[in-house]
Amino acid sequence: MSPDRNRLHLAIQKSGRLSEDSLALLRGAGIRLSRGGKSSLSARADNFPLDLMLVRDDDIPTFVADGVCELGIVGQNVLEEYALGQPERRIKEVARLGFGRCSLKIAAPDVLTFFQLKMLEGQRIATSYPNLLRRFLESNGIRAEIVTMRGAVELAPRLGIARFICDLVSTGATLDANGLAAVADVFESEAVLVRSLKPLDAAHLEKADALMQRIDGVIATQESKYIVLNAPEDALGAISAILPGAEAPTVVPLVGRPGHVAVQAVCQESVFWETLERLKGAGASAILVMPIEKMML
Ligand code: PRT
Ligand code: ZN
Repeated sequence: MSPDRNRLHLAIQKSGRLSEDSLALLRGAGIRLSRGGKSSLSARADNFPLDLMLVRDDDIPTFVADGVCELGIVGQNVLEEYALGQPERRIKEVARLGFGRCSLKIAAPDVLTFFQLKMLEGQRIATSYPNLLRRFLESNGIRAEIVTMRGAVELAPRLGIARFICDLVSTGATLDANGLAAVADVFESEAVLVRSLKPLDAAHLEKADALMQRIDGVIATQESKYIVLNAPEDALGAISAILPGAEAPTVVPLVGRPGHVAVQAVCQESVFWETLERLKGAGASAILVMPIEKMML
């Protein structure tokens, strides 16, 4: 497939843990896709100059670093593992996307009742992330043998390949099922939007900026809420201090209720029931919390 140079190219995982959320993010950004068959390696947006490349997640950093795709969505674990193996940075993280969260952890057979990092000295550790693990061991002054495996790392101790493993964990169920327990955190990860550090021409830059701005807007609205409430004027200071992540609320007088105002604010952090109770305690009434559909920052 030869990329159309008039369009922007975004690499996402074809099929796996990041695929659905990546597509949902693009839908949220108003991108409408016409996808080929299930085996198709690309998809075309019909209302934005954007082509998607649907590839294995491990190939995404290379596609973006080489400039085949100007943008990509990938886990920080894959991004950083790739970058550590390169002589220079050719790819840059531009936004955290809030999905695909996991952590790279060292785990040991759960018969081990006591653990200290120095117990790794001279041991074999199986992993699919040799570069991240090497950096962790070096920064802790530990010399250990890294055994690189492409998958099924959790089987390594049982197969006698290595005593320890270093693998991604989300719920911990896989470790449990294999009689392993996490003993050290190596790297925290979530999906990120990445861009190529290859200079873009003006037309591509404009399209990339427009898409990144829409994506920023989607991320901002996920947590944000619009709050409207009534309050006595003298409680404004206390109420503003409680509103989570709100900058400069709008305050308007209430007709027929001297000394009372309506307050409107965008809260950029989660609004919990406890927050509403505190607002009420500070004098607020008629509190409304509304979702925000679109936001451009
Ligand atoms: O085919 P392709 O190469 O594209 O896919 P893949 O099989 O390499 O990747 P995939 O789809 O499994 O994961 C894609 C990305 O999702 C990873 O690079 C991470 O950024 C992120 N992610 C989030 C995870 C997990 N959570 C996760 N739990 N990736 C893998 N796992 C695996 C882990 O390796 C272990 O086998 O799930 C198991 C542990 O899960 P728990 O829930 O039992 O702890
Ligand atoms: Zn992969």
